[in-house]
Amino acid sequence: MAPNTTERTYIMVKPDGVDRGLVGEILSRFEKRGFKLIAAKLALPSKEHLEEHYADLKERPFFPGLIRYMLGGPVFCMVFEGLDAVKTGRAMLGATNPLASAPGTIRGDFALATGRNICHGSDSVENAEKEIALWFPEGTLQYKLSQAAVIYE
Ligand code: RTP
Repeated sequence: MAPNTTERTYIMVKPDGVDRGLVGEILSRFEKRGFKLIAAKLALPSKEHLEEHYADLKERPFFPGLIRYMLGGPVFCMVFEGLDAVKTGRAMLGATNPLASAPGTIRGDFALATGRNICHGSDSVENAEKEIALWFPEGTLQYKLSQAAVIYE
């Protein structure tokens, strides 16, 4: 079976990452790895929108603080496409707790606290599709990169 080079993941720079000027760095790491950018925008989500995004966590004690943190400023929303995009995206972000993230990962290089871990990445293909629909109801682009043959055999 041909490898699935169109798996999509939702990657978001959180308000602390935007405030610290890390949007370009994070976007660049995904581009350089070979993932194709198919949607990107700065957004100021409402409380309700964030509660929907994090609906799975609503019973957790840190939920109110998480929503307050995420309401602190704009977020930068991206969709990347490519081989194993969800799992590889999570590996590139590092562990939820930045102190447990290896150097070389985004959180391992730029963050220290779980509650200020600068980025989000979908944790399954199913959740990626839900998150992409939530954050990009207008849809995403589809186009061919001229260097596609350089990334995949
Ligand atoms: P994300 O959804 O943001 O990519 O993070 P994740 O899967 O690595 O972690 P998850 O368990 O889904 O938690 C979502 C975000 O909530 C904050 N958090 N705070 N204070 C705490 O104990 C705590 N635990 C989680 C983090 O910002 C985490 O990324």
